[in-house]
Amino acid sequence: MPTPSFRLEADWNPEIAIPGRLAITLVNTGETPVSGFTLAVTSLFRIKPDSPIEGARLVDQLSNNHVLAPEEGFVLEPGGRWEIVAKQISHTLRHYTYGPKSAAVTLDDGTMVPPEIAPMTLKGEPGSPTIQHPERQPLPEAETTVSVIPFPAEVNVSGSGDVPEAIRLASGPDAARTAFETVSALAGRLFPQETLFGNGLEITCTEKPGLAGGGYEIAFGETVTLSAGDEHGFRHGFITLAQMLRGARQHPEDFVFPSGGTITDAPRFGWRGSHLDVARQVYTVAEIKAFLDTMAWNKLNRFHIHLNDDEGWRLDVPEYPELAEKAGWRGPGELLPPLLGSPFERHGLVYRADDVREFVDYGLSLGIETIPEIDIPGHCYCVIKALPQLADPEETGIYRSVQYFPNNALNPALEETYVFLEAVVRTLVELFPAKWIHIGGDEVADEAWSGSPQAKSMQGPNGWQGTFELQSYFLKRIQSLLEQYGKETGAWEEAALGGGVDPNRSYLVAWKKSESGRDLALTGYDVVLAPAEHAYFDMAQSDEWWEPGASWAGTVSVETCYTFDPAHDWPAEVQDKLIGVQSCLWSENLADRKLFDHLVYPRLSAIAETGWSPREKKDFARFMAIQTLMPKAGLG
Ligand code: TNX
Repeated sequence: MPTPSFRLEADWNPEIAIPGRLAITLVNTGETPVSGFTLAVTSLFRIKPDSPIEGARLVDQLSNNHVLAPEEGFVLEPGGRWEIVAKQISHTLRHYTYGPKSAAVTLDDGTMVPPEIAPMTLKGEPGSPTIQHPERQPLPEAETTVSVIPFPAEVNVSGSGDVPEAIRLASGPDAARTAFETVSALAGRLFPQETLFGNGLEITCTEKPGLAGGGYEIAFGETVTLSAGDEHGFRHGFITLAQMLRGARQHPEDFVFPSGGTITDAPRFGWRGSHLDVARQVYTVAEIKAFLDTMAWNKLNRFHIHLNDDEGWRLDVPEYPELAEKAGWRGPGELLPPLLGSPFERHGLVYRADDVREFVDYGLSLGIETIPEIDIPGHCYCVIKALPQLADPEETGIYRSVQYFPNNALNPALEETYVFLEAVVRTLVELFPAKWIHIGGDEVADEAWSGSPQAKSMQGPNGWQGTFELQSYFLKRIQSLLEQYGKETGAWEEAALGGGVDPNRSYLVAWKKSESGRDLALTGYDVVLAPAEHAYFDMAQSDEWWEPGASWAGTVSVETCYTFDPAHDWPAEVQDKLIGVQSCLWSENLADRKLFDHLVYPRLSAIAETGWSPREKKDFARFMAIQTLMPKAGLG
């Protein structure tokens, strides 16, 4: 019998119904009629549970995994089309990436056939995805400048037009030697075709203890001197030298390699970070290292790794082997079905201790500290499924998270919850040397735990007053646990709700709006700003249908990202509460790894410049002239 084959099409029409009409069509591209089948589809959209659907029954659903069946007796003939229409969708679909991401037709004998998936169209109009790097725009006016991102605090240089063959370390302290080795190896990985370090211009390095916190100075003349207070400063100085060399070589009309003058530089913020969601999709250690390389070239120094979510748990916790075994994987018949584009086979990844050490040490060698995030109490669907002892057995009713996961928050009333989290924290403390551990705290559903008799019957000062009061009790208890290990607490901004975590020894990441950071600072929290409307790389870069990404926080063009002006509207007395900025890369759309570079670069450089350069030294035209010189991770 010839193998059956299918194509899956989808079309969105916002002009019919509110928020719009989604048509999904399965085309039989094979030669035999099929009947008695079901269709499973993962996507970014979610058909609302219990909503009417034309042409199909929704026989099963978990978040964005939908299993649809045609009416009894339906036969899909060769060349035939089975159309399903849904009008109650989680939200307005604005880009093709919201459409079907992975799918399987399960035939009546149980065989699974993945259809070819056509990118979702808008109102039937043909088109294809655009993934182009923004073009380089030459400098608008002639000036003597250097091709450095993030741009240094003070640049007073002249140029003769001579560009050195390469950069060589003439002499210097151990810290300078280590930094030189690091940067020349890094440049070798990022630009393997280019000679940047080797025989050529000699750099004399001197220690200047006054320059702390990654600052450095370069004096150009007959000889070149690089001064810094520590290895970070020397590393930053060598990166600056290499960036200037590349720019002067490739765009001599715009950039010089200085022959005289000075560069005096230091970062604006101590926290210049990037977050990566390794839960929604799988990232290998090699992919993480490639990303860290690009962070280092941008002088970023904090890597926030989001290790778990409803859709996956990535850290091996030795006391709970069944957790990783069950919750680190998705696939047919697994505890988690395929979601967000994962294939219809067992697919996943769990970091063992050695894997974690590998990327943590790698980051440290590049000046990057890795901050682990365990997202609790919400976003724990797969944890509770893998460890059912973490649910109140008497719980009634279903609450759903924004992503439509049912009953996904760890229950603060169960002692078992804390036994589990102690084991998790012990693992984190052993593997991650950074002084902070991030404990999530975001997006707990308003009604969480209201159907749990144990939560409702908690007595005393911690007794039930509402979801967020209980969340505050829970987060504070985890915060004390972290303190016992000498760790400080990080969390998302919702950790301030219901009484919050203790502002001492904690920082919160403000992500909803720039203003939410100001409110947190006024409450007494240290704040890292990552406002979605400027710093979320999962947002699409324009409102074009064929531009990949999400859009709940609007579109984030390179310019929108670049013009982020942290704390510009904060009162003077709380300015010192701002410890830094970071970007976030949520992975819902990144099963397609080809999108990674497009979503991340050059927006990563835009955030890096915001985190490093003085506000008045930022210049978008200059940035656009330099950004094409910056590296990409090259994933996908
Ligand atoms: C909100 S930002 C979330 C994530 C999603 C992201 C998508 C935050 C703390 N929570 O769970 O992945 O939006 O942009």
